[in-house]
Amino acid sequence: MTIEFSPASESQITRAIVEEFAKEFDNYVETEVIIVGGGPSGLMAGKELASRGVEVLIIERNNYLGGGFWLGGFLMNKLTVRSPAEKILDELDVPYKEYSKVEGLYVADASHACSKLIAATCDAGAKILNMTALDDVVLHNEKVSGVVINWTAVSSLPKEIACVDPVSLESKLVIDATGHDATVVKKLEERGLLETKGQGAMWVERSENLVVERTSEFYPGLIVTGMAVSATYGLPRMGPTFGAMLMSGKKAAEVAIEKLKL
Ligand code: 48F
Repeated sequence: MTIEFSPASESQITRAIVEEFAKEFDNYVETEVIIVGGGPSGLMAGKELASRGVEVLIIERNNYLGGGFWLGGFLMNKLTVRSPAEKILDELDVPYKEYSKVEGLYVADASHACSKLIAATCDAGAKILNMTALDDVVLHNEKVSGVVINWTAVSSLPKEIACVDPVSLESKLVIDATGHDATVVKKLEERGLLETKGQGAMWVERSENLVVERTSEFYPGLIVTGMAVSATYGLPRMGPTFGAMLMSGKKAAEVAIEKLKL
């Protein structure tokens, strides 16, 4: 069998990439919501916002999206959620089963769940800037008003080799979904604008509820979600169960939508 691909030269392929990237990047230099971190909470927030018609850009320092959602725990790729979070797996059309020995504890294949969440987020219309790391925040009149970013490759090289200035993107709201590091919140703490408590010890049955409950605007213009909530408020950690990450992402989107209405 012979296949004839449509003709396109090397330079046309390069131009297609440059032009489309530049057009999209230009659109998102000023946007409604920027989510920093493309793990389960950030993806879920992005999916919810985009599906409600909000312009949303997810910044992810890795090439791949998904954060800790690719694995359950300890390099074992079965993830768990506790009821009622299985409803979100239903929404994402992720197959799962109830663990035979514990009612309300569900197990799913992590790669299946993670790829469905990524696809749903992209399908909803969220845009992704991967290989891009948060460098700082834009702060106008004591309100977080955007992010300062650089290519991950540049930020990971020593300054004497890669002295490259970052660029800024402006947004109405920023969501910190950077997980245990709470990287965006820490940028404000470094300047003495707020204080974080650091993550508490493991206590799954307390932590999940608290993370969802405390998902909120922590500083004007800055909403925290996922494990960043735990690190910010000193809540117990929860280990390899993900219901609270998904539900916190949903709540972060609701908080953002309410704020955008004001
Ligand atoms: O760590 P991560 O999965 O955060 P999450 O959404 O979920 C936490 C769970 O995976 C698990 C848990 C509870 O179930 O304990 O750990 O809160 O995803 C965070 C994402 O943020 C990216 C990072 O690469 C990851 O994909 N990230 C972190 N710092 C930066 C960043 C940064 N400075 N710039 C851009 N992305």
